[in-house]
Order: sequence, then structure tokens, then C-alpha cells
Amino acid sequence: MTRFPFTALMIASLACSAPVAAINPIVQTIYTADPAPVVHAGTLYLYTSHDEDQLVKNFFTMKDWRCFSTNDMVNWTDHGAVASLRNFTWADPKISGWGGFENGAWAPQAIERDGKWYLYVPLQGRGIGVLVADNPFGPFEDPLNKPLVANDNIDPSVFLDDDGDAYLYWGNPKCWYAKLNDDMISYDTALGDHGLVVQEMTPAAFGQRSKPDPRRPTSYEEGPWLYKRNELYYLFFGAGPIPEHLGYSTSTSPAGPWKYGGVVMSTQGGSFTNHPGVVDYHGKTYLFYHNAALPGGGGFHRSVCVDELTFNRDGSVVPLDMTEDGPAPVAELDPYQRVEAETIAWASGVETEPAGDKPGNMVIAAVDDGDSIEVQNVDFGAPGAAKFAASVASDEDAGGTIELRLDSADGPLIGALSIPGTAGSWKTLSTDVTKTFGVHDLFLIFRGPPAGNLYRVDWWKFEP
Ligand code: FUB
Repeated sequence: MTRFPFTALMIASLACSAPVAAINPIVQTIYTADPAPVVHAGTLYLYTSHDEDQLVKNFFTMKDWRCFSTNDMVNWTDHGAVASLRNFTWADPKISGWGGFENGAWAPQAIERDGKWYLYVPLQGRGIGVLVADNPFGPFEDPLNKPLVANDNIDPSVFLDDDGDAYLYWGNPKCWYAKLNDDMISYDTALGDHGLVVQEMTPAAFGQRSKPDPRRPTSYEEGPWLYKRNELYYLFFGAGPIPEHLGYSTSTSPAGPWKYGGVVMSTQGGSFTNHPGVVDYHGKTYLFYHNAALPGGGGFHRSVCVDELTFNRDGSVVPLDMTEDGPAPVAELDPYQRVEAETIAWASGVETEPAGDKPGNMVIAAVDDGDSIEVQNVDFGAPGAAKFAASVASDEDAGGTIELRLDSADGPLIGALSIPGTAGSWKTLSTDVTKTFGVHDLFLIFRGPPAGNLYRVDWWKFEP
């Protein structure tokens, strides 16, 4: 995978450097797909599906749904698996075949309403389920103990309109919707076929397909995503033929009928699927999508990326290409608050793993000599940083150091935290650092004996 020539971005001084741009894909520790962003209380949460490293029968192998969050669009905090097929009793292979608890956790979407979080997910081949939690990380529970939509379809997408009306879209090869009731776990059965409404699948609504397909009369394939801007409703979707591109249609109503708008993102990126997620954040609009950009990437090993989406004056979408740069930061990261170590712009080598039984809390693990984490756009401010502290744990005979470097992996060294063997217990350790001012990208370079598995890191912070 090609990356930025970091050395070209190195700075001579420790003060007031220009931050390096963000880097796609936004998660490097696992394969992620089917992005579903949602903004709540100033934070952008991103739910994804998860392609397992080990494939079964060389096909989609997906067991759980993941969550990440950001406050700046460049550093993403990993909250781990927030739900899995095991949340659904009706995924039990004794009840339905398909992948049982082992496969079929396809494209999710979550939304918050009146203090509750609703996670809509397909269990491929078994229908669409809904889970409910009190916070974005769960624990999520299945209030129905059966599918919400039992028509064996995929790719649920939920939309809450300004007037409080909520819609659930989904479907491959046709585009369907149901109007959700206020409880968000049932729908208005007076509409369509017992509540399930299929859209008119015409080229005028979803575009002319370039290659005839008897099951698909339009370019619509799957992955609908409803979005509203200036009183106009947009339906973004994965479009065929395979390999997919992203297309969109518009309507003056969230229920359609839809008018085809064009291509948003042409076929590119090395995965035979693509899947849109669109959200407004800090006054900008972002398109999340997936590709095969990580090492080992492919159609079943995908990675979520993000770029800014712009519109013409008439409301039409300006088509865009995938980038490695991603969007510019929309905020600085405050290093004087505790920063979860799994808050990452770019990770090399490390993994994340759950910490304790608090949902959504992860730590950095599987640390080997030379691994690193980049955190972008860190604002050390005018008083400047003088001290660095971190919560770490290592095995009895393991340990090592964390080097702190600015603006590139071999940039100026401002300090190094020594980590002794802690016999597995968590210790807060600190070290003095060269006084550091202004905005920088921070590199945590992990060092230690070649045997590896050096230590785990829970959080870090600087002190003035
Ligand atoms: O991730 C499995 C499937 O691939 C999704 O449900 C589709 O949207 C496509 O991305």
C-alpha cells in the first residue's frame, strides 16, 4: 500500500508545524466494511461490519458489528465489537441454517432517539433485526426475539426526519422501505404489503443499468442510505453491475418516488462492492465508503474510508474519487485530557482488544518493537507540554519504552517512557518531555526486545 512520503512532511522546529493530512482507510487494525455514520452530542460515531481475516469458503465471513468514534475526522477511537450474531437467539443454527452464529453479520446502521440507541442489522438469509441499548456501545438487546423484517433481505438503513417520522430502507435487488412507528421496533402495517413497500424500480428512478440483468432492471443494487439536505431527500446506493459504483436519486418525500441523479463514485478501489454512508458534521458533508486498500485487501477484506462530499448549487452531487488523504481535521486533539490509546489516525503493527467489562473500552495490545501509532493535529498550546503519562501493563519479564516523536515516525524525539515488567497489573507511569508547543502530529513508537508482545497501553496524556 502506498502512503504519504512522511519525510517530506517533517518540520525543522518543534513549534507551530502544519499538521499532516488524514489518511484512508480510517481503520488499520482490522478489516471494516459497510460504513454507517451517525452524529450525536458533538461526536461522530461510525458503525461498520467486520470482515474476518480467515475466510470460510472464500466468501463474506462476518460475525460482529464494530463502532468507532471521532471528534475531529482524523483520529478515530476504537470501541470494539458492540454487537454480534450472538445477540440474536434466532441466529441459532438450530433455528435457521445459513451461518448460524458464525456468519452473516452484514451491513448495519444505528441511530439515537430519545436516549435509546437502535442498531438495525441484517442476518444474511434470515432477515433484518433490531437491537436496543442505552448508549452507543451497548450492551445491546433484542427486544423482539425475532426479525423486525422477515423477508430474508439485507442492508437496513434508518432515517429520522425532522418531523419525527422514521423510515427503514433496505434491499437487494429491489429497494424497499417501511415507516417505523415511534417505538422504532415496529412499523406501520397499513402501508404496502403488510407494511413493506417496494419502490418502483425504473431507470428514471434509479438509473439505466449498463449491462442487462433479469433481476435488476435499474442500476440500483443494494446498500440504500437516506439523507436530507435543504428539504431534498437523497437516496445513495451501491449500484451495478458488479464491480459496484455508488449512485444517487432524489425525491421531495422520504418515501419517494425517486428521480435518478447520477454517479457519486465510479467503480474503483479493488473491492467488488461499495457501500455509502453520508452524514453532516461540523458544517461539512462526508461520504463514507469502502475499498480494498489495506494489505491483503479484496472483495472480502474491505476497509472503510471517508472523504468530503460537495454539492452543486442546484443540489446535484459533485462526483468524487477515493483518496488516501481523507478529509482535513475539523478540530484539534487536546493532549492534556486523558486520550484513549486506541485513538488513532494511523496504526502500524498493533492490535486493539477489549479492556475490562465496560462496553466500548479497548486497549492497545500485540505491541512489537517498531510498531507505532500516529495521532494527528495534537494541540500542545502555548503553555507547552512538559510531562507525559500513560497507563500501561506488561508481563513480568516484558516491557520496553514508548518513544514520543513529532510530525513523523523519525521526527524529533521529545521523550521516552520506560516501561518495566508490571506482572500484568496496570500502572500509571510518567516521564519529562522536551517542552513542546503548538499543533503537531504525535507518533508513539513502541520499542522493546524482539520477542514482542511488549506491553498494553490503556490511555495517555501530557501535562503542562
Ligand atoms: O458486507 C456484505 C454486503 O456487501 C453488504 O450487505 C452489501 O452492501 C455489500 O457491501
